[in-house]
Amino acid sequence: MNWIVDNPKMNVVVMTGAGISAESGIQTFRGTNGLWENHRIEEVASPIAFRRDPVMVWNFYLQRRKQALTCRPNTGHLAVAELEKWIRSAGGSFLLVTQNVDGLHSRAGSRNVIEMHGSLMMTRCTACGEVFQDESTDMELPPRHDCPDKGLLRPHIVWFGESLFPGDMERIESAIEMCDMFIVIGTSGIVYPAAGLVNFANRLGKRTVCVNKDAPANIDLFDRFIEGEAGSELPKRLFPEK
Ligand code: BV8
Repeated sequence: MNWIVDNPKMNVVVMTGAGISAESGIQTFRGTNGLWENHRIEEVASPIAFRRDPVMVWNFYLQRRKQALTCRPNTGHLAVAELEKWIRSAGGSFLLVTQNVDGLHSRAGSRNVIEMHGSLMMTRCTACGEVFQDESTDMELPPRHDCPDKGLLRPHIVWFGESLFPGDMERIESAIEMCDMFIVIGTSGIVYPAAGLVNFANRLGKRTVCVNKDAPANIDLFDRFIEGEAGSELPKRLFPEK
């Protein structure tokens, strides 16, 4: 078996998308044809939608928070967490960048994680800017912060049309600059700037591998493509420990 990572003394960056959570029961974005209750997700997951109808946007996120809290990490998440342990115990470096907001990678044991699009379990005050852990699923909508300005609370999520959180892109790019291999799992390669990271890795001459259920939009940008479901392919192919 030619494993994806055959030597733990490597520097590896893994990026995941909704596909790695599909086998945990969380619908992917393309799988829903990009819709939620007949709204286009790009329209609900946006600052304009939140300004116009914060209750509708909160209902979208509370429904997904509830679902994420009832789902469990699958063998794909667990394989990525095991890879991190194997590499770091052998002296290599590892960073997981996820586009997912469901929190399943951390629950699977991944430690060095950047949730580049935020988290369903974090809430932010639009007035004072405080960000806090929040797993509540039943509240008066729209929720307000108990800060002096009684700020409107919002999901701590990067919406379409919003830039990533300060410093995240720089952290991700410097990890890719240092890495030997960039592995992309379960993403359609449509959403930027995440989808552009493989170009960045290619320009630096890094080895790039894609694991996906079917050919993503940017398949030609990868040195190697492994077709299949993350939950079955990763445990047997990711590294020789298994
Ligand atoms: C920004 C949080 C500007 C929300 C999300 C070029 C450059 C920069 C921006 C743009 C650009 N072109 C267009 C844009 C705008 C936009 C964009 O990319 N639009 C797309 C629709 C074209 N980008 C933005 O708006 C970004 N911000 O550019 O800001 C700016 C700059 C400076 C200052 C101010 C502003 C912000 C993008 C982040 C949006 N937020 N998430 C939420 O979750 O509610 S993105 C959201 O959609 C997800 O997080 C995820 O990232 C994305 C869906 O993508 P995938 O994860 O790939 O999921 P998908 O369903 O598409 O694919 C799943 C794949 O898995 C499939 O291929 C399937 O085959 C596979 N699969 C299924 N099952 C399995 C599997 N694989 C393996 N195993 C399985 N079992």
